[in-house]
Amino acid sequence: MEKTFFIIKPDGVSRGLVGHVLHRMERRGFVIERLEMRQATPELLREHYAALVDKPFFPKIEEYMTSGPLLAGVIKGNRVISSWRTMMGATNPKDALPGTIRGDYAQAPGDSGGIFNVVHGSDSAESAKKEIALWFGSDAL
Ligand code: DAT
Ligand code: MG
Repeated sequence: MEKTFFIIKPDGVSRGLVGHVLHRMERRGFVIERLEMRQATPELLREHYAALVDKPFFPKIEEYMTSGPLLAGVIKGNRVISSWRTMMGATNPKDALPGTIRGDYAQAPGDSGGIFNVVHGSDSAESAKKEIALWFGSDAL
């Protein structure tokens, strides 16, 4: 069975959406294996978002993701990596369909251009391994 890494981002935590998001995972039959409230550091985020560090909007991501506590976790299930991505919806909430988490709980970016999209999920088996090990150590793989 597959595992993936997820985050309920600081906007999801501060808006009280933790229960709603976890409920969707459990309703789908995914098993929560790890779950921890964390305060992300800039160092951890630079590793987590290594592919985006050089993008002009990276400072916005860093500010967003360190703006408060987040909930990090690992879930397990059949094809959970792609299934969780589908449940999250499109990266930009303006494109996210109703029924997805981002489509149900997030708005299109405002004038600041910042994307506040509630959840993260690993985008491939390789990313899932890297991210689970980064946040929870290789014992969690
Ligand atoms: P996803 O979170 O859907 O995997 P991603 O990995 O491409 O998307 O980007 C990671 C996060 O970075 C995303 O959730 C929000 C932020 N982000 C991506 N593109 C952005 C942009 N053009 N402007 C501002 N923030 C952006
Ligand atoms: Mg991504």
